[in-house]
Amino acid sequence: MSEKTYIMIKPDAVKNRHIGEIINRIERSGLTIERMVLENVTQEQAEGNYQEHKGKPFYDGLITYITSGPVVKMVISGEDAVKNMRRLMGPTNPVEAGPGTIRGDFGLTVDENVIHGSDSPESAEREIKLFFGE
Ligand code: FUP
Repeated sequence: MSEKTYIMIKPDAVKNRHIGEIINRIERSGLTIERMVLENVTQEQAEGNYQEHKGKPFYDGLITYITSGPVVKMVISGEDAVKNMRRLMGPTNPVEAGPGTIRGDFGLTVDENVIHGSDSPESAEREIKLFFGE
């Protein structure tokens, strides 16, 4: 079933000039870029997106990192877009992400793991509202 997901190329990948290669992989898979913008994450968006991690030891670093420089915010659509994007991204920790996955190929550590993708259609709807408005 066609659905939407929220994808964000994180500050480390933007700094390292990997935007083009990552977008290329998304398009090559057959998924569609619906919306895309290069800009910073606001403090409010960072706290909203990561509220489930509040209080964890890595939370403060996570907020500092995600607001540290421009990101690419995207709405991606297509068949099983949530699961297909997570397949292209690989596991959260690049150490566990195989070669050929975005995190496996462009990242080394869990705290700077290249890309974010919604984990369910419900999260996608919430995150698209948070990052793009209505
Ligand atoms: P994901 O859904 O793959 O983005 O993973 P999580 O929601 O579990 O984690 C969100 C972000 O928290 C990750 F992208 C990176 C960060 N994180 C850490 O920095 N350290 C950890 O131990 C776990 C997550």
